[in-house]
Amino acid sequence: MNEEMDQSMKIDVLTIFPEFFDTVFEFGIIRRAKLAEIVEINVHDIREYATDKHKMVDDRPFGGGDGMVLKPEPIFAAIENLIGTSDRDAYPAGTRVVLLSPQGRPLKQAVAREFADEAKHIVMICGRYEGVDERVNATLVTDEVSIGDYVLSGGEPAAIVIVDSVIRLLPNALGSDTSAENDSFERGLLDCPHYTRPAEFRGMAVPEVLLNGNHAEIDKWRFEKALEKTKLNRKDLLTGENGESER
Ligand code: 6GU
Repeated sequence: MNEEMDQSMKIDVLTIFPEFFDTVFEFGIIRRAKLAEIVEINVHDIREYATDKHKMVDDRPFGGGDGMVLKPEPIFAAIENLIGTSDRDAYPAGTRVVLLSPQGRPLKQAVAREFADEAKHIVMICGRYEGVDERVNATLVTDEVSIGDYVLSGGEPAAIVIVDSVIRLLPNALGSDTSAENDSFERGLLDCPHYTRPAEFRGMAVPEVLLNGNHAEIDKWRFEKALEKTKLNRKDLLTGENGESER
């Protein structure tokens, strides 16, 4: 295939819990995108790159403190195997090495869009809550990303979140009946409410405007409801405070 034409993406996930991912990528849009060869996802056990006889992947932190820190050697070996180099400046164009960590820049729709538009090969390193040796961050990582201001035990759920948010933005990942353009955040507003049959359920009626076939009126109603919901739950999206309006 012509290099220029190939819009497919390769995603490698590095984790100490590979079984975590056994079925998560086997449903819905992600499954369809894999079957259509829009994306290829491979999960790798960091332990398989451990060099010592005990297959150690973590160790105690220098300076003392709680918890264990992921060792650099297996992660460097994995990156060299998957990318061909551990020199960040020598990565092929379109290569992103993403470290999932609470210290990362916040994941926003704009970040997912950037990965979908620019990346050909994404390697996700799932950190543990206690940490990853900083030399991984200093020399291998192109993007340190957090999925929000709360603590997860590890980066695995965050990797799933990023994979999902990026894949749905790849060309042809969504069916022709769906579009990412109307998604929440793509236009800086939350989504409007949706209804389906029956038109009346347990005494609750669907708003009349949705039944009358006047699409100009329906669009206006949907915009007003989206604005209302955004004012209620995410005022920050409208005022631009905390950088949350980024999209
Ligand atoms: Cl990416 N990792 C961990 N361990 N905790 C998080 C996170 C990531 N994003 C938010 N909390």
